[in-house]
This record gives sequence, structure tokens and C-alpha cells, in this order.
Amino acid sequence: MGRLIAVSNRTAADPNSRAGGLAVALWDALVKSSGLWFGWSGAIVDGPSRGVSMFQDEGVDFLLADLSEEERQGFYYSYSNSLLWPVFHYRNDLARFVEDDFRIYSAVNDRFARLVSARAREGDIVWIHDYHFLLLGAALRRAGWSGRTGFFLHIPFPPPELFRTVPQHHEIAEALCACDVIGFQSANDRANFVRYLEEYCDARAEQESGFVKAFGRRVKIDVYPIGIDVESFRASVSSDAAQAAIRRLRRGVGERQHVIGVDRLDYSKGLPERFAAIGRLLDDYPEARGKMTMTQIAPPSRSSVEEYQELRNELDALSGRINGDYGDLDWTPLRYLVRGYQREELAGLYSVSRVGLVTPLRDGMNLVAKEYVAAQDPDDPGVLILSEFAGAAEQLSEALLVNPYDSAGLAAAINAALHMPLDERRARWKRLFETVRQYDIAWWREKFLADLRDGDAAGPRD
Ligand code: ADQ
Repeated sequence: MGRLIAVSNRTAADPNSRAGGLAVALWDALVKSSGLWFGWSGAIVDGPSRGVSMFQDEGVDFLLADLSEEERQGFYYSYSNSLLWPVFHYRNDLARFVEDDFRIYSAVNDRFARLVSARAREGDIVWIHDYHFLLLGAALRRAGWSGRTGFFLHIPFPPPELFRTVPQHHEIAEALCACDVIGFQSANDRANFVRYLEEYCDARAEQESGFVKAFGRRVKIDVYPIGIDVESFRASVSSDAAQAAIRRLRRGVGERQHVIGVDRLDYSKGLPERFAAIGRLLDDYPEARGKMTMTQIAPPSRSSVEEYQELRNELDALSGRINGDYGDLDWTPLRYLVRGYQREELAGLYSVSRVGLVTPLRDGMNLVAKEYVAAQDPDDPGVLILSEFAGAAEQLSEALLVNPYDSAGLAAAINAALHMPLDERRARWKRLFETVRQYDIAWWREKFLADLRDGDAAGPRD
């Protein structure tokens, strides 16, 4: 069996970053196959010293490429995060189209493709991750790589009407179809992409097999909802860090019912709408005053992008307003913490929160929802309130599903969760936990890799 070659913008080159996310997902498969992981080094280097660093850890080869300042701007901040990210989250109103960016984005994809194809050997498989590398499949083919290649999109795929606002939509779709397997988080994302291919690229989807004929190739396009490492997350609830975090939380909120939100500070996560719903809760259900406290943890991300600074200002104002209007000498209704916490600390906080509030306006999957479920005490579980616009909603139908734009509905759901009888909480949680456990991170990885390795099932190419 050949090696697994993974490509993603950031890698887990730092062993401390292997506790969560993609690192957990890929690490076993990379170690087992003595694989390679390509990504950005995180360094900005201009001039001739810009290069590639290589090192080995636990038999896994890391190849980390530097970016120039122009590439960081054009490839990372601008094309990836100020155009693709908003459009793919249905926010084309926030998208910025800068003419030269696509050239830079393509050039970075080409450079990575040359690095990968120079090291890939016959029998290896290449697994590309996320929206930074939409063109990499085609770039690899141009660089001479003909082996099995898969692509997984961690974020949503928008309806064709929105995707077409990206000026290079056709080129992107064609490049994706140079891969053998294309994976999406949800059936909705897959349907959007296949509809685009059928309506605008003359593609034909086979009825049962999941294959689509497009751009002269037969491509497997399927749904692979990402999961978490359930056992390790559950175990972290009893860690010292988790228990210390619980004690600190208790000192702050006492025995009041606790509602938790944990997100990167991003406009896709629906934070202003969530804060507004807390205000609405305290208006519509005055008996909740003084009885509950919400903590929102939201470390800043991509803070040099203008939209993120505006979001920060909006949230500062909203939380100040809610606490000013409703707070009291001994009660702060909304605690808003703009900083990150360790995984173990978050696990502890989830475990003692009566309500987990996960209300993105649009999200590929949302692993916080699954982590919240995993951290609950089976005898006295909390209630997950989940946006119907998160990919996770397709799987977690026993959550209280809400429309995050509807603040009255969201306030009603929070109130229902705060009063939900123990029997109902247990019954809902049991089914949620079964799903989270069955479709865990190993299931996700193995399903994708099985399809990626299974060249025969792909049949002859046209
Ligand atoms: P993200 O948008 O980052 O990921 P999410 O899935 O919620 O969103 O979180 C990924 C990881 O980051 C989780 O393990 C979570 O615990 C951690 N995290 C989130 N907020 C945090 C915080 N405030 N402090 C510390 N850790 C935090 C993208 C897509 C998602 C998709 C994932 C995985 O946007 O839709 O689920 O990739 O594919």
C-alpha cells in the first residue's frame, strides 16, 4: 500500500497542535503509511530565502512552504478569506473581488502542486483539504501526477446562483473535477455542487453510484460528515485542567443555570444574533433574569480582515448593552470572553453547561456541537440548541433545531432548554450521543480513504 500525502493550509507540525481537529483525524493514517504532510510553514519570507523546510516526526514527513508577503495577502487573506470564505458561507455581500488575487491564488496552488508531485510515488494517494486549494487537483495533473487524488471541503458549498458570483467559478469547478473523489460535509453541499455541474457544465450524475461525469472524467462525489474523537474528548472532562476550569466557572456564576457558546470570532457563527436572542430571552421570559448566565468564548481569528474588526466592535457594543440593561449588582447575564481556552478546559465547561448554544448562520459541520454532546453526563445531560444551517443539523436531529435569524424563536428554544424535564433531556442526549459516537473521526477518515484508495470502483475514465 502506498503512502498517504495530505495537503492543507496549516499542518500539525507542532506536536502541541495535534490534540484536536484535522491533526487527530489524519495522524494515525499518516503514521501508519509513513506519509507526508504538506502545508504552509506559517512564515512570511520575501526574496531568495523563501523556501521549504522538511523534517520528520514519528515517521511522518512534513514539508512546509513559506509564503511571501504578496502571497499572504493575495492567496490567504484576500482570495481565500475575503472572497471564497464569505461566498461559500452564502455571504456574497461581504465578498471582495480583487483582480490580481486569482493569479496569486493559482500560483500558490501551482507551487504546492509542483512540490507534491516531485515527491509523490506510484501507489501513493493524495488528500487535499479545503478552500485554500480548490485548484490543486488540476495543478497536480499539469505537474505530471496521475495517481489517486481526493479533495475534502470543510466549509459549505453554496447554491449555484451564489457560486457563480465568484468570477472564476468555472475554472474552480473544472479543477475540482480533476480529482477522483470530492467530499462534502453535508448532502445539501453535495447537491449544490452537483446542481452547478449539471446546470452549467453539462455534467451528468449517475443515479445510485454517487459518480458524476463532468469535464470528460468520472468523479466520485459524496458526503463525509466529519466527526470527533469521542473517547478522548469524554476523557478530557476528568482532566485536571477541566476540573480547574469548572471550579473557576462556578466561582463566577454560582449555581445558576449555565449556557455556553464557543466559536471562533467569525461572522458565519451568528454571534450578534445569538447575543440579541439573550436580550430577547430576558425580555420575553423575565423569570429567567438572575437565574441563568451565558458565557460566550470567542477568540479572534483573521483579525486583520476588516469585516472581523467590525464584528468585534458590534459584539462589544451588544454585550455591553445587554449587561447594562439587564445585569445587576450580583449578576452578569452575558459573559463574553475574547480569548481561547484549551481543549480540556472547554470539555469541562461543556460538561457543566445546561445549554450548548451552537447557532451559526452557516457552517460546514460545526464540531463544537459534537464536542458538547460528547462531554455531557449521561445521567444529567444538557440540551444542545443547534442552527438548522450547520452541517451537523443533518445528523443531530434530536437537538433543538433553530433558525438563528429568528431571535424570538431562539429565545423560546433557550427557555425550553432551561426548563426541559430530565427524562426528555436524557432521551434526546442518548440518541445524539449514539450518532456522535457512530460517525466519529475514525469513521470519517476511513470512509474517505476507502473511496480514495478504491480505484477499481471508479471504473475506467472516459
Ligand atoms: P471551524 O470554523 O473552526 O472549522 P468548528 O468545527 O466549530 O469550526 O471548530 C473546529 C475546532 O476548533 C473544534 O475542535 C473546536 O473545539 C475548536 N474551537 C472552536 N472555537 C474555539 C474556541 N473559541 N476556543 C478553542 N477552540 C475552539 C471548519 C469549518 C467547520 C468544520 C470544521 C472541521 O468551518 O464547519 O466543522 O472546519 O471540518
